[in-house]
Amino acid sequence: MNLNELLYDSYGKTISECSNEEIYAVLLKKVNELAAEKAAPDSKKKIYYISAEFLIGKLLSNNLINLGLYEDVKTQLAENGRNIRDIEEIENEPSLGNGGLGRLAACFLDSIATLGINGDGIGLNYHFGLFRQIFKDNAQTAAPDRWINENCWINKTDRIYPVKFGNAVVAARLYEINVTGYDSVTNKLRLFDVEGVNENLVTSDIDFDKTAITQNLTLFLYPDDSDEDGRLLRIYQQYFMVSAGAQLILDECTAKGCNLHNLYDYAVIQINDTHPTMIIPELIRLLIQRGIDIDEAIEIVSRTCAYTNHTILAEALEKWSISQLKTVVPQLVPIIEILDDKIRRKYDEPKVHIIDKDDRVHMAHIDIHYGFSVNGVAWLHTEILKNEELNHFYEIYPEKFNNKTNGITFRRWIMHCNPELSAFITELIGDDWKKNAGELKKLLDFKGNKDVLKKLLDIKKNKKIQLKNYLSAKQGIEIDENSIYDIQIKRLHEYKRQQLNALYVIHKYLEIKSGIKPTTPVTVIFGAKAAPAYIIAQDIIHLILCLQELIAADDDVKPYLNVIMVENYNVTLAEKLIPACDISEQISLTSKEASGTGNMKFMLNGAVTLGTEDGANVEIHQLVGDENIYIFGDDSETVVERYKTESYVPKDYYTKNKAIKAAVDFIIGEDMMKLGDKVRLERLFKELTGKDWFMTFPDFDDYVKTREAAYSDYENSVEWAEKMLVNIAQAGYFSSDRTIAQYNEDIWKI
Ligand code: 26V
Repeated sequence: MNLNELLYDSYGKTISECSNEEIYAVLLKKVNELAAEKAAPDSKKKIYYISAEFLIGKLLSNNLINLGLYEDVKTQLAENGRNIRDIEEIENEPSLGNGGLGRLAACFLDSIATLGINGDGIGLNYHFGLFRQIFKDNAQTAAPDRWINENCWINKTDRIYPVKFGNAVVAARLYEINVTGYDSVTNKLRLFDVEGVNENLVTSDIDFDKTAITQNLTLFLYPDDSDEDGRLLRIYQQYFMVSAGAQLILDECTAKGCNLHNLYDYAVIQINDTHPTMIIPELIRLLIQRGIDIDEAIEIVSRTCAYTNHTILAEALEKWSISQLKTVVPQLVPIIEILDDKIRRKYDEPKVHIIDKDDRVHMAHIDIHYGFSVNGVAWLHTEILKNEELNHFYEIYPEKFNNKTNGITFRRWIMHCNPELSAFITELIGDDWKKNAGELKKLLDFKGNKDVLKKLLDIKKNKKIQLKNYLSAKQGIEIDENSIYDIQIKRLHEYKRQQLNALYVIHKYLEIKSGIKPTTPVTVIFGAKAAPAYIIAQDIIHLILCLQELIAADDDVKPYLNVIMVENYNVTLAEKLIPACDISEQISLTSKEASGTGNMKFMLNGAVTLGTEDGANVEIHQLVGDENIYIFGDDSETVVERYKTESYVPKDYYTKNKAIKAAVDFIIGEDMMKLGDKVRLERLFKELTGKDWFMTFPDFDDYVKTREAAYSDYENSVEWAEKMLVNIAQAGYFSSDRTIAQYNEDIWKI
């Protein structure tokens, strides 16, 4: 690619004369053309990955890497005094996801294309995404995240499908984003948007008329569902996605010669959590409409659809009432009733019925009965599904259950975000690891090599300085590159236990105040968005922001301990934070985190995990061994048992354990009350001492002890670098190329 020529053709100017915006626009156009030339050949069978979220991140550099153009473009820019990182800054990050589920979908699309598998994503084109997080008065506020502009990767198509609701018909227009594989084919992310979407509906912050469904369906991802209009809107959105998606799939299959009776030979639909579950009754409805009898339609759809479960939290397993469904999609209700009736005739156990005694439809139950595969996303998670949460289903269909441990794309999560480390790895073991991640194990040969270990530390230091500069420039946050970077970045949720991390920070603060000072200073970094209607999560953010302010103003503590919360945590920030991290906080209550994928990204970039034996941490632990990970906390049997017997009383710990009492009391102490909001802090105090549903107190002592052990080990830099090396070397298993190869081998068979 000759960038000067391209720019000259468009603007009559050279690289050095063009603005970053102009360079970005020209690259976008050219990369899109080159990507399209590599469109995947249309195989008979195709995988459709349907998901409410695709957290794809910025695409320019990702696509340049995948098309093999990155180095060339970077060099041409550099030769003309320009930096590719400045061009990247022009791109808005697409706001199409929330957390791990959406980022996983994006990694999967990358790997599907990389493995040359014919497969597309299907989702929605949210104009304002989740929301943009803005901190004000030490609290989170939310604004629309307006990411779409004339220079973005979305391509409009002529394809439009009607979607019929109980009270309206709307038109779903298809938009597409090219998904480039690494040195491979291009697939597509297909996003539906409602024609006539009205951005002006948004009044203040992220408020809008939730009943104006012909105009609001694709404004926001996960609109607030704390009222009935919000819940109905979620169902409208879901049906909009699956109805348009089902029509698209049937069209593409019939165009390839499918007679619908053999749909499963042409399509496999992977249902990402329960948000797209209605595609099952919708496909059945469409097949009946096209002349197939209901029993056969059910059979065909059941052989086409597969379901992935991403959570065992009861509140996240969707249940819609029959009356809600009657309002939104009355045409699906008789089908769902038939699906339920068939189950009731076979099984008396109410726990496996689709419609419960309160007339609520359990969406996951539809997926399990009427799909051919059910998978969890890490070994422990799948075991818990089989033996606990979904045990009644497992007994009926043992053959449907399977595990697919999550993975991450190495293109984004090391090659792009950490080119320095990538280059060093290539210097040591050659280039093959980029396509065959298992090759990273060869790094183990360098465990005793002091030069290699020193270089690893140098690279880490460099990434820490880069992060420091970035945060200083973008967020006005100052951090010390000579401190330990201890990072927890993920959705804010009580089960992930940011509050436990915050309690440690308070504990440490009090220790420093009493004269016990850490050898190396510590910077504790948080990044998290809290769902706008999730009050306690907002309170936890408030606590962290108050601690940040308190410590920043305390000259006794500041030299040793720094706490910061980055604003508007997203993929772009993750790409800066992860390579700079020393200690990766993965501290969910054991049994609650389905997998985690941040844990894998940190490990790959040479951070050492401090975590519970939960989700994929279990597999990380097995791979790196006791020496190279810091594990604490009660095991999953203990936790499950404690819930079953309802034997946990937080007050017992609060009254008996001095350190816990001191840390928790601090939340409502004088210092915090001066800075913070009394209502929020008191509510959080009450929640912890009265309920502590995610059991932070029982793990507190072990957490403090283990975290201190990690900090103390950090002092021996050679031994620490060995741990880093082992983590990088063993991260190959977590390539999403491996995960996707397994999905294809066991489920999709394309
Ligand atoms: C969460 C929320 C929270 C905010 C409001 C709306 C809303 C809607 C849905 C969900 C479900 C999120 C499910 C999820 O992200 N699960 C994560 O999936 C990852 C990929 O498998 C996995 O690594 C994480 O452990 C799991 O939490």
